[in-house]
Amino acid sequence: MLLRRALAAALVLAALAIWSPRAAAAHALVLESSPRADEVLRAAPARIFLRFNSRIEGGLSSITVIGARGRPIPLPVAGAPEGVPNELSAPVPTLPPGRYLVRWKVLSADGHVTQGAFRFTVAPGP
Ligand SMILES: [Cu+2]
Repeated sequence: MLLRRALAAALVLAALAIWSPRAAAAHALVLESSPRADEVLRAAPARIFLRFNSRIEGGLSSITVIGARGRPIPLPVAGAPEGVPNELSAPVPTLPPGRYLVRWKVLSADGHVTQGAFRFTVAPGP
């Protein structure tokens, strides 16, 4: 009986090992962003743009900008104007110079939620 349970557990683990890489490959990841990660900008960005490796549900996704001292600013997320299903963009209110963290969270077409973050800096004016 114990042996059968151990065998069943081993089969489940083997099945997970086979399936996990495929599931992971389908998760939404950022391929390109504007601003780029760790970019230093001379002027505040008018919008945040993200391009993913898979189709995402724009209506169930979010982008938040967090300043060094400020509270998080949730942005009104919209799909790309052309309706490209793997892109998101959001207008950004005018940001004063400083370092910012962009947090994104998206629902991908495979039903998984993924999230990530990157920083950019708005340099002080001349
Ligand atoms: Cu996934």
